[in-house]
Amino acid sequence: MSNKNKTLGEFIIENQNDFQYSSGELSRIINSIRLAAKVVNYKVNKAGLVDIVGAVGEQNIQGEDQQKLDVYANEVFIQTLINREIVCGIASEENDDFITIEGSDKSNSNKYVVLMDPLDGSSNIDVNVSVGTIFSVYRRITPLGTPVTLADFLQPGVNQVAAGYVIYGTSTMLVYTTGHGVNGFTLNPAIGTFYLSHPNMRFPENGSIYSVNEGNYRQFPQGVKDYIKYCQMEEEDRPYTSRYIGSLVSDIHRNMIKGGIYLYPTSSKSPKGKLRLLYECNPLAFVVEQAGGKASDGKNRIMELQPTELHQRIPFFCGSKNMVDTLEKFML
Ligand code: AHM
Ligand code: MG
Repeated sequence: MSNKNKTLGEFIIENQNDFQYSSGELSRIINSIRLAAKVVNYKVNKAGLVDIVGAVGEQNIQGEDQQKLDVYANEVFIQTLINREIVCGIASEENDDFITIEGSDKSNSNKYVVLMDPLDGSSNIDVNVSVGTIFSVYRRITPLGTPVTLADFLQPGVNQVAAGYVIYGTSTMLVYTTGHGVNGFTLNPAIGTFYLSHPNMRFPENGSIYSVNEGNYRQFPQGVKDYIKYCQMEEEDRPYTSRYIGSLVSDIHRNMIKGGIYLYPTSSKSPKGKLRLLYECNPLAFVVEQAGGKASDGKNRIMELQPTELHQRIPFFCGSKNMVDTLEKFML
Protein backbone atom coordinates (compact mmCIF):
# COMPACT_ATOMS: atom_id res chain seq x y z
CA MET A 1 0.00 0.00 0.00
CA SER A 2 1.32 3.47 -0.82
CA ASN A 3 1.91 6.03 1.92
CA LYS A 4 -0.67 8.36 0.44
CA ASN A 5 -3.41 9.11 2.96
CA LYS A 6 -2.18 6.36 5.24
CA THR A 7 -3.52 6.72 8.77
CA LEU A 8 -1.64 5.95 11.95
CA GLY A 9 -4.10 3.13 12.65
CA GLU A 10 -3.34 1.50 9.29
CA PHE A 11 0.39 2.01 9.76
CA ILE A 12 0.34 0.33 13.18
CA ILE A 13 -1.45 -2.73 11.82
CA GLU A 14 0.84 -3.00 8.78
CA ASN A 15 3.98 -2.80 10.86
CA GLN A 16 2.93 -4.98 13.75
CA ASN A 17 5.14 -7.86 12.61
CA ASP A 18 8.25 -5.69 12.87
CA PHE A 19 8.16 -6.04 16.63
CA GLN A 20 10.50 -8.60 18.02
CA TYR A 21 7.95 -10.17 20.36
CA SER A 22 4.89 -9.40 18.33
CA SER A 23 1.72 -10.19 20.20
CA GLY A 24 -0.22 -7.04 19.48
CA GLU A 25 0.37 -5.51 22.91
CA LEU A 26 2.86 -2.93 21.71
CA SER A 27 0.47 -1.91 18.93
CA ARG A 28 -2.25 -1.47 21.52
CA ILE A 29 0.03 0.72 23.62
CA ILE A 30 0.76 2.99 20.63
CA ASN A 31 -2.97 3.05 19.94
CA SER A 32 -3.69 4.16 23.49
CA ILE A 33 -1.09 6.90 23.25
CA ARG A 34 -2.70 8.01 19.99
CA LEU A 35 -6.07 8.27 21.71
CA ALA A 36 -4.74 10.08 24.79
CA ALA A 37 -2.81 12.49 22.54
CA LYS A 38 -6.04 13.46 20.78
CA VAL A 39 -7.79 14.11 24.10
CA VAL A 40 -4.90 16.22 25.39
CA ASN A 41 -4.64 18.03 22.06
CA TYR A 42 -8.28 19.07 22.33
CA LYS A 43 -7.68 20.51 25.79
CA VAL A 44 -4.38 22.21 24.90
CA ASN A 45 -6.04 23.92 21.95
CA LYS A 46 -8.76 25.30 24.18
CA ALA A 47 -6.28 26.55 26.77
CA GLY A 48 -6.42 30.15 25.62
CA LEU A 49 -10.20 30.13 25.95
CA VAL A 50 -10.31 28.99 29.55
CA ASP A 51 -10.87 32.44 31.04
CA ILE A 52 -13.41 33.43 28.41
CA VAL A 53 -15.33 30.19 28.76
CA GLY A 54 -15.29 30.60 32.54
CA ALA A 55 -16.51 34.18 32.29
CA VAL A 56 -19.58 33.20 30.30
CA GLY A 57 -20.37 30.46 32.76
CA GLU A 58 -19.58 27.46 30.61
CA GLN A 59 -17.02 26.05 32.93
CA ASN A 60 -18.01 22.60 34.06
CA ILE A 61 -19.27 21.96 37.55
CA GLN A 62 -16.07 20.34 38.78
CA GLY A 63 -14.18 23.46 37.74
CA GLU A 64 -12.29 21.23 35.36
CA ASP A 65 -11.03 24.06 33.21
CA GLN A 66 -9.08 25.37 36.19
CA GLN A 67 -7.07 22.19 36.39
CA LYS A 68 -3.47 22.61 35.40
CA LEU A 69 -2.93 21.16 31.97
CA ASP A 70 0.10 19.11 32.92
CA VAL A 71 -1.91 17.44 35.69
CA TYR A 72 -4.76 16.86 33.26
CA ALA A 73 -2.47 15.37 30.61
CA ASN A 74 -0.91 13.10 33.21
CA GLU A 75 -4.32 11.77 34.22
CA VAL A 76 -5.44 11.25 30.62
CA PHE A 77 -2.37 9.25 29.61
CA ILE A 78 -2.36 7.18 32.80
CA GLN A 79 -6.10 6.47 32.74
CA THR A 80 -6.07 5.54 29.06
CA LEU A 81 -3.28 3.02 29.62
CA ILE A 82 -4.86 1.66 32.81
CA ASN A 83 -8.34 1.31 31.28
CA ARG A 84 -7.04 -0.76 28.41
CA GLU A 85 -5.11 -3.08 30.72
CA ILE A 86 -2.08 -3.27 28.48
CA VAL A 87 0.80 -2.24 30.71
CA CYS A 88 1.99 -3.47 34.10
CA GLY A 89 3.47 -0.19 35.27
CA ILE A 90 3.77 3.52 34.52
CA ALA A 91 6.30 6.09 35.66
CA SER A 92 5.63 9.76 35.00
CA GLU A 93 7.60 12.93 35.47
CA GLU A 94 4.52 14.22 37.31
CA ASN A 95 4.49 11.45 39.94
CA ASP A 96 7.04 10.88 42.68
CA ASP A 97 6.82 7.11 42.40
CA PHE A 98 5.91 4.58 39.74
CA ILE A 99 2.41 3.10 39.47
CA THR A 100 1.83 -0.66 39.59
CA ILE A 101 -1.01 -1.98 37.42
CA GLU A 102 -2.19 -5.49 38.11
CA GLY A 103 -5.20 -5.63 35.77
CA SER A 104 -8.78 -6.44 36.73
CA ASP A 105 -7.92 -10.14 37.13
CA LYS A 106 -5.03 -9.16 39.44
CA SER A 107 -2.71 -11.31 37.32
CA ASN A 108 0.09 -8.79 36.60
CA SER A 109 0.25 -10.52 33.26
CA ASN A 110 1.17 -7.56 31.03
CA LYS A 111 4.70 -7.31 29.70
CA TYR A 112 5.36 -3.62 29.19
CA VAL A 113 6.04 -0.54 31.28
CA VAL A 114 5.57 3.01 30.02
CA LEU A 115 7.59 6.02 31.16
CA MET A 116 6.49 9.50 30.17
CA ASP A 117 6.58 13.22 30.51
CA PRO A 118 2.89 13.92 29.87
CA LEU A 119 3.21 17.64 29.11
CA ASP A 120 6.72 18.91 28.74
CA GLY A 121 7.31 22.65 28.67
CA SER A 122 3.89 23.28 30.20
CA SER A 123 4.88 26.74 31.39
CA ASN A 124 4.77 27.67 27.69
CA ILE A 125 1.00 27.13 27.53
CA ASP A 126 0.28 30.53 29.02
CA VAL A 127 2.14 32.23 26.18
CA ASN A 128 0.78 30.10 23.33
CA VAL A 129 4.01 28.26 22.61
CA SER A 130 4.11 24.60 21.54
CA VAL A 131 4.35 21.89 24.17
CA GLY A 132 4.85 18.15 23.93
CA THR A 133 4.34 14.69 25.38
CA ILE A 134 7.30 12.30 25.51
CA PHE A 135 6.93 8.54 26.01
CA SER A 136 9.06 5.45 26.27
CA VAL A 137 8.17 1.74 26.38
CA TYR A 138 10.21 -1.12 27.86
CA ARG A 139 9.62 -4.82 28.43
CA ARG A 140 9.59 -5.56 32.12
CA ILE A 141 12.59 -7.51 33.40
CA THR A 142 10.94 -9.02 36.50
CA PRO A 143 8.86 -12.19 36.06
CA LEU A 144 5.35 -11.99 34.61
CA GLY A 145 2.68 -12.50 37.22
CA THR A 146 4.47 -10.48 39.90
CA PRO A 147 4.06 -6.76 40.62
CA VAL A 148 6.57 -4.52 38.83
CA THR A 149 9.54 -3.21 40.79
CA LEU A 150 11.83 -0.19 40.43
CA ALA A 151 14.22 -2.35 38.41
CA ASP A 152 11.67 -2.55 35.58
CA PHE A 153 11.91 1.22 35.19
CA LEU A 154 15.64 1.71 35.74
CA GLN A 155 16.65 0.12 32.45
CA PRO A 156 19.18 1.69 30.09
CA GLY A 157 17.68 3.39 27.03
CA VAL A 158 19.07 0.70 24.71
CA ASN A 159 16.35 -1.59 26.11
CA GLN A 160 13.52 0.63 24.81
CA VAL A 161 11.12 -1.14 22.45
CA ALA A 162 9.32 2.03 21.42
CA ALA A 163 9.56 5.74 22.09
CA GLY A 164 8.24 8.95 20.69
CA TYR A 165 6.68 12.31 21.23
CA VAL A 166 3.58 14.29 20.49
CA ILE A 167 4.02 17.93 19.58
CA TYR A 168 1.07 20.24 20.13
CA GLY A 169 2.14 22.97 17.74
CA THR A 170 0.85 24.81 14.72
CA SER A 171 -0.30 21.33 13.87
CA THR A 172 -0.29 18.35 16.18
CA MET A 173 2.07 15.53 15.33
CA LEU A 174 2.86 12.13 16.76
CA VAL A 175 6.39 10.96 15.96
CA TYR A 176 7.62 7.56 17.10
CA THR A 177 9.97 4.66 16.58
CA THR A 178 9.88 0.98 17.39
CA GLY A 179 13.50 0.58 16.33
CA HIS A 180 12.75 0.50 12.61
CA GLY A 181 13.24 4.15 11.72
CA VAL A 182 11.11 7.13 12.66
CA ASN A 183 7.74 8.09 11.27
CA GLY A 184 5.72 11.24 11.86
CA PHE A 185 1.94 11.56 11.72
CA THR A 186 -0.03 14.80 11.56
CA LEU A 187 -3.46 15.15 13.09
CA ASN A 188 -6.29 16.30 10.91
CA PRO A 189 -8.29 17.99 13.67
CA ALA A 190 -11.47 18.14 11.62
CA ILE A 191 -11.87 14.37 11.71
CA GLY A 192 -9.53 13.44 14.55
CA THR A 193 -7.27 11.22 12.47
CA PHE A 194 -3.47 11.10 12.36
CA TYR A 195 -2.05 10.73 8.84
CA LEU A 196 1.45 9.61 7.89
CA SER A 197 2.97 12.95 6.86
CA HIS A 198 6.69 12.39 7.54
CA PRO A 199 7.66 8.83 6.55
CA ASN A 200 11.15 7.64 7.46
CA MET A 201 12.36 10.88 9.06
CA ARG A 202 16.12 11.47 8.82
CA PHE A 203 18.17 13.80 11.02
CA PRO A 204 20.53 15.76 8.71
CA GLU A 205 24.14 14.74 9.49
CA ASN A 206 25.17 18.37 9.62
CA GLY A 207 23.24 21.45 10.58
CA SER A 208 23.53 25.14 11.22
CA ILE A 209 21.29 25.65 14.27
CA TYR A 210 22.38 25.55 17.91
CA SER A 211 19.76 25.56 20.65
CA VAL A 212 20.76 26.40 24.20
CA ASN A 213 19.65 28.68 27.02
CA GLU A 214 22.54 31.12 26.71
CA GLY A 215 21.40 33.03 29.77
CA ASN A 216 23.24 30.35 31.75
CA TYR A 217 26.42 30.76 29.68
CA ARG A 218 28.69 31.91 32.50
CA GLN A 219 27.82 28.80 34.51
CA PHE A 220 28.49 26.28 31.75
CA PRO A 221 31.51 23.91 31.75
CA GLN A 222 34.45 25.32 29.80
CA GLY A 223 34.00 22.78 26.97
CA VAL A 224 30.44 23.97 26.34
CA LYS A 225 31.51 27.62 26.44
CA ASP A 226 34.22 26.89 23.89
CA TYR A 227 31.76 25.01 21.68
CA ILE A 228 29.29 27.92 21.77
CA LYS A 229 32.09 30.29 20.74
CA TYR A 230 32.91 27.83 17.93
CA CYS A 231 29.26 27.99 16.78
CA GLN A 232 29.49 31.77 16.67
CA MET A 233 32.83 31.95 14.85
CA GLU A 234 32.93 33.37 11.34
CA GLU A 235 34.02 30.48 9.15
CA GLU A 236 32.82 28.98 5.91
CA ASP A 237 29.65 27.45 7.38
CA ARG A 238 29.43 29.59 10.52
CA PRO A 239 28.23 31.44 12.51
CA TYR A 240 25.37 29.05 13.14
CA THR A 241 21.89 30.33 13.83
CA SER A 242 20.69 30.35 17.43
CA ARG A 243 17.15 29.03 17.95
CA TYR A 244 15.80 28.20 21.39
CA ILE A 245 12.09 27.78 22.07
CA GLY A 246 12.56 26.42 25.58
CA SER A 247 10.16 23.61 24.80
CA LEU A 248 12.25 20.49 24.40
CA VAL A 249 10.08 18.57 21.96
CA SER A 250 9.73 21.58 19.68
CA ASP A 251 13.45 22.35 19.73
CA ILE A 252 14.36 18.73 18.93
CA HIS A 253 11.64 18.42 16.29
CA ARG A 254 12.78 21.54 14.46
CA ASN A 255 16.41 20.46 14.58
CA MET A 256 15.52 16.99 13.30
CA ILE A 257 13.89 18.54 10.26
CA LYS A 258 16.41 21.32 9.62
CA GLY A 259 19.65 20.00 11.15
CA GLY A 260 21.02 21.31 14.42
CA ILE A 261 22.18 20.60 17.94
CA TYR A 262 20.32 20.95 21.25
CA LEU A 263 22.34 21.54 24.42
CA TYR A 264 21.25 21.43 28.06
CA PRO A 265 24.54 21.28 29.98
CA THR A 266 25.23 21.28 33.70
CA SER A 267 25.40 24.70 35.33
CA SER A 268 25.73 25.95 38.88
CA LYS A 269 21.92 26.33 38.86
CA SER A 270 21.46 22.73 37.69
CA PRO A 271 24.65 20.92 38.74
CA LYS A 272 23.46 17.61 37.31
CA GLY A 273 21.70 19.11 34.31
CA LYS A 274 17.98 19.83 34.15
CA LEU A 275 16.47 17.21 31.89
CA ARG A 276 15.38 13.80 33.11
CA LEU A 277 17.14 10.73 31.80
CA LEU A 278 14.10 8.44 31.88
CA TYR A 279 11.26 10.70 30.79
CA GLU A 280 12.96 13.09 28.38
CA CYS A 281 16.49 12.12 27.32
CA ASN A 282 16.20 8.37 26.66
CA PRO A 283 13.03 8.49 24.54
CA LEU A 284 14.28 11.45 22.52
CA ALA A 285 17.70 9.79 22.14
CA PHE A 286 16.02 6.65 20.74
CA VAL A 287 14.02 8.68 18.21
CA VAL A 288 17.01 10.82 17.25
CA GLU A 289 19.36 7.84 16.82
CA GLN A 290 16.77 5.99 14.78
CA ALA A 291 16.67 9.01 12.48
CA GLY A 292 20.49 8.98 12.15
CA GLY A 293 21.28 11.62 14.79
CA LYS A 294 23.20 11.33 18.05
CA ALA A 295 22.51 11.91 21.77
CA SER A 296 25.23 12.23 24.40
CA ASP A 297 25.82 13.48 27.93
CA GLY A 298 28.99 15.11 26.60
CA LYS A 299 31.06 11.93 26.81
CA ASN A 300 28.80 8.89 26.79
CA ARG A 301 25.94 7.67 24.66
CA ILE A 302 22.73 8.58 26.51
CA MET A 303 21.06 5.24 25.83
CA GLU A 304 23.90 3.26 27.42
CA LEU A 305 23.74 5.06 30.78
CA GLN A 306 22.57 2.87 33.64
CA PRO A 307 19.84 4.84 35.45
CA THR A 308 20.11 4.97 39.24
CA GLU A 309 16.88 6.77 40.14
CA LEU A 310 13.51 7.51 38.56
CA HIS A 311 13.86 11.28 38.36
CA GLN A 312 17.57 11.34 37.57
CA ARG A 313 18.80 14.45 35.73
CA ILE A 314 21.67 14.51 33.27
CA PRO A 315 23.34 16.92 30.84
CA PHE A 316 21.92 16.41 27.35
CA PHE A 317 23.41 17.12 23.93
CA CYS A 318 21.44 15.87 21.00
CA GLY A 319 21.13 16.46 17.30
CA SER A 320 22.92 16.16 13.98
CA LYS A 321 25.57 13.46 14.29
CA ASN A 322 28.56 15.52 13.15
CA MET A 323 27.61 18.45 15.37
CA VAL A 324 27.38 16.22 18.48
CA ASP A 325 30.70 14.59 17.53
CA THR A 326 32.31 18.03 17.44
CA LEU A 327 30.73 19.04 20.76
CA GLU A 328 32.14 15.87 22.37
CA LYS A 329 35.64 16.82 21.21
CA PHE A 330 35.28 20.12 23.05
CA MET A 331 34.24 18.25 26.21
CA LEU A 332 37.40 16.09 26.42
P1 AHM B 1 9.68 20.76 32.41
O1 AHM B 1 9.79 19.27 32.31
O2 AHM B 1 9.58 21.24 33.82
O3 AHM B 1 8.60 21.32 31.51
O4 AHM B 1 11.09 21.36 31.94
C1 AHM B 1 11.65 20.91 30.75
C2 AHM B 1 11.82 22.09 29.82
C3 AHM B 1 12.13 21.67 28.43
O5 AHM B 1 10.99 21.57 27.63
C4 AHM B 1 13.00 22.79 27.95
O6 AHM B 1 13.87 22.38 26.92
C5 AHM B 1 13.73 23.19 29.17
O7 AHM B 1 12.93 22.82 30.26
C6 AHM B 1 13.93 24.67 29.21
O8 AHM B 1 14.63 24.99 30.37
P2 AHM B 1 15.17 26.47 30.59
O9 AHM B 1 13.99 27.34 30.79
O10 AHM B 1 16.03 26.33 31.82
O11 AHM B 1 15.99 26.84 29.38
MG1 MG C 1 9.67 17.83 31.17
